[in-house]
Amino acid sequence: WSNPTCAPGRHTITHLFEWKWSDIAAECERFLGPMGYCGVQISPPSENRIVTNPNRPWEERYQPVSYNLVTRSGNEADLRDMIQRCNKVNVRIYADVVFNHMTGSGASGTGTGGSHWDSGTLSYPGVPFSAWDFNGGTECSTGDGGIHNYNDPNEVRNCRLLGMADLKLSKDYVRDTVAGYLNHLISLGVAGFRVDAAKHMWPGDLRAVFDRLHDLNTAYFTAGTKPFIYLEVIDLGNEPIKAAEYTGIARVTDFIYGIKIAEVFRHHNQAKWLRTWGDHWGMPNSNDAVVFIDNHDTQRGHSGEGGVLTFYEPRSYKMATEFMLAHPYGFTRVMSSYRWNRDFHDGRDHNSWMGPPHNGDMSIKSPSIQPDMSCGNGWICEHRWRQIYNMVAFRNVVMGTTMTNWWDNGDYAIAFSRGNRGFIVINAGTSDINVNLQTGLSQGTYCDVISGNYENGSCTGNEVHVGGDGHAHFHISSGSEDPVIAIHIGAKK
Ligand code: AAO
Repeated sequence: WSNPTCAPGRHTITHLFEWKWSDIAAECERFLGPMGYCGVQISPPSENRIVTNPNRPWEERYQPVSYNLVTRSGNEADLRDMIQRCNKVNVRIYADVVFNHMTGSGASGTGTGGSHWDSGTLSYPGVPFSAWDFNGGTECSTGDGGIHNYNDPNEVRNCRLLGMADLKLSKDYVRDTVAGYLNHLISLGVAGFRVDAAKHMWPGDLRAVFDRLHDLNTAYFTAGTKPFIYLEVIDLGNEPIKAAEYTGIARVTDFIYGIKIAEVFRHHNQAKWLRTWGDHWGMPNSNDAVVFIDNHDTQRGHSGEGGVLTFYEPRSYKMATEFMLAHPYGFTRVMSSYRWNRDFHDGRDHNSWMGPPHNGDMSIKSPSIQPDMSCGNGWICEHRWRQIYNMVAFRNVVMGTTMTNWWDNGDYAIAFSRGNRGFIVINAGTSDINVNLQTGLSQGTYCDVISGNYENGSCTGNEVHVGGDGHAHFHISSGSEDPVIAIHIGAKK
């Protein structure tokens, strides 16, 4: 389940956090397909609790009520239509699936699809699940049934994450039901899953669920293709539960990546050390990792905080993302966010709960698309930033090559080739660089895809001339808004 199920030549997904299904379908057709994205991670498609205090936070989607496919993003027909249209333009859909738990405790109500739920009596008739499908006093021994001690693996797996009703995945009925949900998504044509809170489930239970999964829908995939699965396991190295317990099963999300990268681009650790970037840094093997600069939690200071970079610091964020997409390590995911009014006091953002841009009736607003291709209506659309989408294309072009011709200035300026296909120079330092470097590329004129695009055989930004000996001259002022130059054979004049 560790093989990304991208269409050939595509290697990066984007998380269109809280987008509506109909907007994602349009985005696949008008942008993601043509720009070479592999796929989209979508917000959880399963019916969730409606939280009104605070009013409709994004977090409500992590409290499932049933596996009916009705959320603020749309209903099952919308989901099916999106999956079909995206697959048609070679863009895959990866569903965020939440099956460690159901809703938070001590309440009851009606979900986004109209199903009743009651976390006091543990009744979820929309599935159906009832009290004996959940872990309780026999499995979890903490006083209030919640997780308090991350140093106790049993507690982390059998007690309640944030007080939410903890499914008993040791039971066949629960395994069958969860697998039934995932198989339903597979029948609709999804390409795989991001598994929420995987650390809170026993590896053996996950395997038992995945063993029940069907191969992907042959309308879009070759027969025998297994879903691509990546597990949300937060392992920063300081707890007894290790990502390595899960990498034998599927990929894991790499939370060390964003923290270490932020240290470099915030000038706490010289970029020259990135020469050894990868599993040497305490991270999983390249083929076991899904990597990202920030995700929907870390950009809000939830889980793994340590100040990752986000769109709020665009200059460093772009540099970090450019490095990520140029470097061979890991399977890459680009975050795509919406803006919210941050409200910091006591070092905490009291508005981190805020949901996506919405209309008066709380329905999700569609992103508007501006003439310069950027998004409006509160959507950031990092995936549409030129420096980012051009590096998604760079990664597609250089895939399969290794990192060669490493250069650094002993400080914060670095450069490297990807075989004889691409070359990048990053000046994250405070002084200019003016250097002649071996690019590994053949002679010719290349477009710098950071300052512009390659369009109809010419460059809208700067050009780089590579000589017969593979060398080229690079001058990058430290004060530049984009102190990076990237060239590749797909953008050669
Ligand atoms: C909301 C309310 C709760 C309420 C609950 C139920 O906020 O107060 O009890 O409803 O009514 C999201 C939100 C939650 C929200 C939830 C449900 O973030 O605030 O709760 O929806 O609406 C752990 C898990 C990880 C999880 C993360 C949030 O391991 O799986 O907590 N992430 C996923 C999703 C996330 C979602 C859920 C799961 C729930 O991505 O969006 O929650 O479905 C340590 C542990 C981590 C642990 C963190 C967080 O990390 O290692 O495993 O993550 O703590 O507490 C240092 C440490 C590092 C530590 C880190 C962060 O760096 O070195 O070890 O700090 O503190």
